[in-house]
Amino acid sequence: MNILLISPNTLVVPYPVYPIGLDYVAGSVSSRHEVRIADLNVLSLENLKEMLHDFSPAIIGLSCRNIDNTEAGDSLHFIDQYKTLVSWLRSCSKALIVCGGSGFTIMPEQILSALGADYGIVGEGERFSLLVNAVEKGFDPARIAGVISPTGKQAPEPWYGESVRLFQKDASYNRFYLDRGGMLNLQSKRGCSFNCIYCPYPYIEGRKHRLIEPEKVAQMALELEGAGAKYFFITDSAFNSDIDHSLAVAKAFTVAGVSIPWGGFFAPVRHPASYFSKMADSGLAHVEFGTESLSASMLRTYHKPFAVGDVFTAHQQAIDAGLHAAHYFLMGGPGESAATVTESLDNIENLRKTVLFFFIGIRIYPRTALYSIALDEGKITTDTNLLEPVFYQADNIGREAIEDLVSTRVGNRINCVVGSGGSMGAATVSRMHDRGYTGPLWEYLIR
Ligand code: B12
Ligand code: SF4
Repeated sequence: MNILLISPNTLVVPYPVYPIGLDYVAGSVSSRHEVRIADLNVLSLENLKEMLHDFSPAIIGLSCRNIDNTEAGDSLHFIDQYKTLVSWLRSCSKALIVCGGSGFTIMPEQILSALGADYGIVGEGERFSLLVNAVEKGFDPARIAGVISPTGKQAPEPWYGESVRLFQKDASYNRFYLDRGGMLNLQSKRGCSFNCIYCPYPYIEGRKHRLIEPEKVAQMALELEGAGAKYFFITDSAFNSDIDHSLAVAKAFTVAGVSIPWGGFFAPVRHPASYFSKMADSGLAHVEFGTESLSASMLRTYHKPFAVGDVFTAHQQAIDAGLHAAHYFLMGGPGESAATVTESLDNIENLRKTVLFFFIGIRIYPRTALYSIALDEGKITTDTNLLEPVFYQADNIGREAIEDLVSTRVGNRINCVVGSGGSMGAATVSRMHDRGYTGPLWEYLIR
C-alpha cells in the first residue's frame, strides 16, 4: 500500500521544528509498503495535490503536533487549519485519514470529531503499523489498543515495542531546516516520571521512562551531523529526568565523535557536582530549565521535583560549566498572588547570566491534577471545551495583574521575554538564521 504522512505544522515561532514524530511513524511501517512524508513547510497545496495524484495513497497520516500556542496573551489556534486541510484532502483523495501526534493525544476524541478524520492514534505513533496491517487484511483497526474511531475508543497503552526512526538523509525537506538554523532533533528516551500538576507530557509519553540505548542515540546524532545538521535539540520531556541515562548519552556522544553543539529541556533538580561539566564536554551548549516559579509555595503547589535553592545550584553549575542557561516561568497557577509573583521576581534578580521566558496563564489540559483542581473549584465543568485554550484563573490575582507586575519589574530588559517572543522574536531569529547563525539563538539575549 502507498502511505502518505503529512506534517501540516507551519508555525515559525520560536522557529520551525523538524517533524521528528513522522520519522518514527514511517519507521514503524513494514517495508512491504511505500511511505512518503509531505512537510507543508516546504510543499505548497499545489505540490501536495500533484503528490496525491501521482502517489495515490491508500492511507494518509496527519500529524497534529500543535493544538494552539499555549500563550494566553497572544493566542493562536490551529484546529480550524487542520480541519480545512482534512476537507481539502477528502476532495482530492479517497485515502483513509488517520490522525496522531502529541497535540492529538491530549484531546483525541475532540480533535477527531472536529477534523472529521477516520481514525486517530492516541499516544505513540508506532501502532500506526498495526493499523496499516489491519487495513491491509480487512480487519477493524478500531480494535487496536490506542486507536480511536468516530464510533469507539480503545484505551492507549505505552508502546514497549521497538521504535525505529527512519531518518532520510536526502529528504528534500531537510534542507528547509538546515537553512534555518541548521537544527535537526533527537530523542533519547520517552516518558517523564515527575508529576507536575499542569503537565500533559506524562500522559503523552507515559510516566515510565523508556530509554533508548545511548550508543543508538549517538549513532543517530552522527547521522544528523552527516546530513548537515549544525545543532540538535533533544526532544525529551526533561533530558535529565534520568540523570544516569543522560550522562551515558553524553558519554556516548563523546565516544562516537559527535562534534556539533546541542540543547534540551532540563529540570533544575539536584545533580552530581560534575554533571554539567560532563555535559558541556560532550557538546551541550544550551540548557533550557523548566523552572516555572521561584516562589517556594508555588513550587510545592506545582509539585515540582525541586526547591528554590536547587534552582540556584543547578543554574550556577551550568554557568560554571560554560553553558548558556535559560529559565521558563509559568505564572498564574492555584494559589498565585501578588506576594508569590513578587517572591519569584525578587529571586529572579539573583539569577545571573540568563534569559527568562515568562508564560503567564496556565493552559488547562484534561487528565492533569490542574484539571481536577479547576473542576473542584468550579472554574470549568466537565462540558467545558478545552480545545479552545482555557487558562486557569487564580483566585487572588488575574493574568493582567501578573503581567503588570512582571513588566513593571523587568521593564525593557533584553533578557526577559514574555511568551516565546511572538512573531517579532521569530522574525529576528529568522534573519539571524539567514545570515548563517545556527541553533536556537537565545544566548544573544543573555545578560
Ligand atoms: C521538544 C518540544 C519543543 C521544542 C522543539 C525543538 C525541536 N527542535 O524540535 C521547542 C521548545 C522549540 C518547542 C516549541 C513549541 N512547542 Co513544543 N514540545 C516539545 C515536546 C517536549 C516534545 C515534542 C517532540 O519532538 N517529541 C518527540 C517526537 C518523537 O514525538 P512526537 O512528535 O509526539 O511523535 C510521536 C507521537 O506523537 C506520534 N505521532 C506524531 N505524529 C504522528 C502522526 C500520525 C499520523 C500518527 C499516527 C502518530 C503521530 O508518533 C511519534 C512517535 O511515537 C512536546 C511535549 C511532549 N512531550 O510531547 C511539546 C509540545 C509538542 N509543544 C507544544 C507547544 C504548544 C509548542 C509551542 C507552540 C510553544 C510556544 N508558544 O513556543 C512551540 C511550537 C514550535 C513549532 N514551530 O511548532 C505543545 C503542543 C500541544 C498544544 N497545546 O498545542 C506540546 C505537546 C507541549 C504541551 N504544552 O503540552 N517544543
Ligand atoms: S518535569 Fe517537566 S515534563 Fe516532567 S511532569 Fe514536570 S513539567 Fe512535565
